[in-house]
Amino acid sequence: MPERNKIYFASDFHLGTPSYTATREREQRLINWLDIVKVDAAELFLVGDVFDFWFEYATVVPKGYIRFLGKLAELADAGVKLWFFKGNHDMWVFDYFEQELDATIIDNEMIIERHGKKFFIHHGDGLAAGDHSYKLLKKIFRSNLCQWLFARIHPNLGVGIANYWSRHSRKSNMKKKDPRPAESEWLVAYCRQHLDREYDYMIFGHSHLPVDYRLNDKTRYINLGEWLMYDYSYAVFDGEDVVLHYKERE
Ligand SMILES: [Mn+2]
Repeated sequence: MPERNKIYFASDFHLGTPSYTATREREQRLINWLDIVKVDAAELFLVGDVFDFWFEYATVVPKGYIRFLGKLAELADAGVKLWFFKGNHDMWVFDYFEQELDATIIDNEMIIERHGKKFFIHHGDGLAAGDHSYKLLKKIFRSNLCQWLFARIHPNLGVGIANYWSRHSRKSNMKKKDPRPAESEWLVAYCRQHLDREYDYMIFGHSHLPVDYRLNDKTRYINLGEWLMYDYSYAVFDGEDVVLHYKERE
C-alpha cells in the first residue's frame, strides 16, 4: 500500500444540472477519479458547487447522487479527511456530511499549512471588489431566517423552485477557450491584494476556468476549473508542489 500523503482539490461538479442523465455520466467520471484519489490521498478538498442545488431538511435528503456520496463515504472510511466548502450553489449544507462522512464544512475561506507550504482556499464567490448586490444576496441566503423559511416549503415545491432558479441564474461563463489574459480576472486582483500574506498557493473554484498562474516569486493563483463539460480538472499536492490537471479545451 502506498503511503497516504497527497492532498487533492476539486470543485464545481454542479451535480444535478442540466439533466439526470448528464449528472449520472458526470457522477461516473467522478467515481473513476475518486477511485484513484482513494489510493494515496490524505485529504480531499471539495471547494464548492459540488451540487447545483442542495438543501438539508431536518429529515429529508435530496434524491440522487448516491454513488457519489457512497464513494465519499468509502474514502472517509479508508481514512481520507474530507473538507467540504460551501459554494454559491450549495450554501445550504449543514451537518449531514459531518455526521455521515466525517467531513468538515467550511463556510468561507480556509488557511492551512502543509509540509511548510501555506494555502489560502476559498470557493471564490463574493470576493470581487464592489459587487455589493451579490454580497447582500449571499448574506440574505445564508441567514437563519431565510433557511428557516425555505425549510417550511414542501420539498416537492422548494427543490423545484430552487432547481429552476439555479439553472436560470447561471452565468454563461462556459467559454471554450478563455481569451482573456489571467491578469484581468477579478480573482487574480483579489490575490494581488493579499500578496503580503505570503501564501504559496491561493486556490479557488467558481470561475469554471482552470488556471495555474504565477503572481510573484512566492505565490501562485490556482483555479480548479469545472466538471460540467470541458475540464474534469483537479489539483494535487504531493508535499513538494501543486500540479493542476485538466483536459485541454478545444
Ligand atoms: Mn460557484
